[in-house]
Amino acid sequence: MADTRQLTMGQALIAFLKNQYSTRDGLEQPFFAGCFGIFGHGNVAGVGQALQQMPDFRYYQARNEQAMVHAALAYAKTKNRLQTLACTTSIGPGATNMVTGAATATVNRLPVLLLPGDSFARRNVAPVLQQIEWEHSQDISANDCFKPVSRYWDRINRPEQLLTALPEALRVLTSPAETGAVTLALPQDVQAEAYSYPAEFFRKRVWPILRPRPDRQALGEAAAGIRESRRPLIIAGGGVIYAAATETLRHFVAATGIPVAETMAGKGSLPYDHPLNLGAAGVTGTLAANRLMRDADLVIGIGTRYSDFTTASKTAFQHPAVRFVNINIAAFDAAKHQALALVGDARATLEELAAELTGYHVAPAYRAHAETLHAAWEREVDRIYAIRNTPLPSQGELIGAVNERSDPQAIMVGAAGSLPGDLHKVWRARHPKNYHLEYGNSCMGYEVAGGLGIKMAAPERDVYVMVGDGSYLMMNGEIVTSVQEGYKLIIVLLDNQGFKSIGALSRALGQDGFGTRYTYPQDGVLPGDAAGAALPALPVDLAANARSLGAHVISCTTYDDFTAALAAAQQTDRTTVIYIQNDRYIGIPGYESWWDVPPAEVSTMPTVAAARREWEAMRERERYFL
Ligand SMILES: Cc1ncc(C[n+]2csc(CCOP(=O)(O)OP(=O)(O)O)c2C)c(N)n1
Ligand SMILES: [Mg+2]
Repeated sequence: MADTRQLTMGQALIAFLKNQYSTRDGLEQPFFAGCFGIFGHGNVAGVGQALQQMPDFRYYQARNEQAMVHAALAYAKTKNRLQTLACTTSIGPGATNMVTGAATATVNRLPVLLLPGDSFARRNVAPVLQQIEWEHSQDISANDCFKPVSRYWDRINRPEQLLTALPEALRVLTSPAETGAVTLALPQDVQAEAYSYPAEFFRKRVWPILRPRPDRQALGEAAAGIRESRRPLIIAGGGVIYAAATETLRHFVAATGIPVAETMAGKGSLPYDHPLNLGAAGVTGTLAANRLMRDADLVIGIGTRYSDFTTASKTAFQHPAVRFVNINIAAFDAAKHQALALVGDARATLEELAAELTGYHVAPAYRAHAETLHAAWEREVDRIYAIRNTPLPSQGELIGAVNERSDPQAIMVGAAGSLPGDLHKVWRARHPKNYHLEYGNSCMGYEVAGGLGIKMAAPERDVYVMVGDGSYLMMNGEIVTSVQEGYKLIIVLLDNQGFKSIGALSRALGQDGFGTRYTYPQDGVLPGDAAGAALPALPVDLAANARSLGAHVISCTTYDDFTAALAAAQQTDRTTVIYIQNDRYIGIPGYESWWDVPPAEVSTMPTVAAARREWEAMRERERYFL
């Protein structure tokens, strides 16, 4: 008789996960660093019991299910997708709390394994607590919500289904082209049910993260296209960093002189002071990048998904004959903008493309133009870092202080609000991991949870969490986890009494910042910006809130307090929150770019009608690439 092991489905799941490894470039490591979880009746006796019985697969207790998924995907991002964590939850709200995290993982192409509990497969005791009932089917549960936000989804209604589901789950998670959230819904009763699993199922499995090479003919055509172009430009996306292709990119740029603009996920592909690094691309881009994007006749997109922030809602590229060559591991992304698609690993493809381009270099005048724009941008960043606004400091000068006073090896994390745009423009990324922005989903509340995942992935580095008051209020509970597990974060909490970002957007739409200030309603209406600055603040003390969660807290008011706090925070032994208020209105400007947010076509407000006319003119610039 074949060798078998009598295990519950939950035990078999954990026994399998702890034997999965990834390998790339000769580096083999466990694919899962453990499992986050919050126990409820939907997982405590199944996966919970299995984790208890197998402590060599580390269990981490989290405060919120969405947050733990964000921590797990931040971990995966820091590890360039070579490692991640699993996340186990109860059924019902515990499970659906992970839906947003699943979307964040999938949008950002980051692997995370989600294990929501599900209602009884056996059904006889239905409806169980937290079960949504449907009169037209019993084969549906709240966990079906994960389908559109997962790259692989399955429900394990019989213990032996693990035998076919788990290898598929791992195939998707370890595929750089297909990765994202993988969801295995686990009915509560089945988790605890025993089965005789073949022992072979639990052998060590090593999943190679491959570096596929592009089609040779396409490569030749791409090289010919580059040689013919007069104003080529590289858009470096997250794929450059995930593929560990930054050094290769540096050699490619040195050899060809082609300048580089960086997306949110691609920032840090080159160090900020590389003379051909134009910095941020698109809506939140630099003048240097946006000027060269406007005039480029050939765009080489590497590992980018061309989000609307990168393409300035398809207005960024205005050369009438602009063409695209896209290097991407995912055929779907490589084909965007009717590009000549080089489907392959960024590093392998860049190496081969460089070989095809031997002897090629852009015209010296073009290179000089790019370098002049780069130098001018550095002066603009100096200007913004040197602003000393009073009474409240500006966000740009505070970013400058963190950048200049943090260890060069540190990692800074942000996600939503006005910070991402400002950081994209003026953060000086010194290495590929220095700048960690979750801007695929731009999910408020990612910051602290993401910081935790980063610190778990890189405990040797300082982690600076840059978070606005709105994001902080939405999700700050993982401060507790960071204290519990001894993962020190330095959290810079920038309080501007509401939504600075959406306030500015609202004013641009002619809507006076409606609904974006943290203040009391007047006659049943929340006041906008026209009500002036001198409104009563809500009696909220975010510094006290952070202290209550176990963090060390330093409150500051001035720029000088802030720099002193940054120095002090480096000496503390646990998570430290630096609290400071900053100005709602002093912002870093836009640099000749645009974002399509359509104002109301009809309204009773003349300011909205004016915004609509402006928008109509800009929309004319949006292009199809056919
Ligand atoms: C979960 C979630 N809800 C809503 C939004 C829309 N949104 C984007 S920025 C923002 C305000 C953020 O406020 P805060 O964190 O204080 O940053 P600030 O804009 O003040 O810099 C909102 C509501 C979002 N991105 N994520
Ligand atoms: Mg705010």
